[in-house]
Amino acid sequence: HENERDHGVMVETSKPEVAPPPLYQVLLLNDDYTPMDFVVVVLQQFFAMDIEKATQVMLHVHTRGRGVCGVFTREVAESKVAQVNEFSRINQHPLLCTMEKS
Ligand code: TYC
Repeated sequence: HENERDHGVMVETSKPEVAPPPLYQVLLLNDDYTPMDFVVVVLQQFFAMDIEKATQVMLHVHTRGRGVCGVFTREVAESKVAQVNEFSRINQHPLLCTMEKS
């Protein structure tokens, strides 16, 4: 019959699979002026780190010059960078956050 419709429920699809999105590292850069406590607050507030992890990452950035805060898709990474840099400017600290392809 020509006008019959398929009312079957599709449970699962198969190939071709979709490519995973490119990932970006979000980085903090060291500077001589931003207080260590402020960097720890940034890592807790914007990257959901507990105080021990945030302190560890802050000290890594302080001693090595830069450090990874997290790895995200491009739009999320861009949002993190913008929010952290705005928060730093509002608080009059020179802290810089940037991103690069992972
Ligand atoms: N170097 C800063 C200080 O001695 C602390 C600091 C750590 C600043 C990490 C920025 O991304 C940073 N007060």
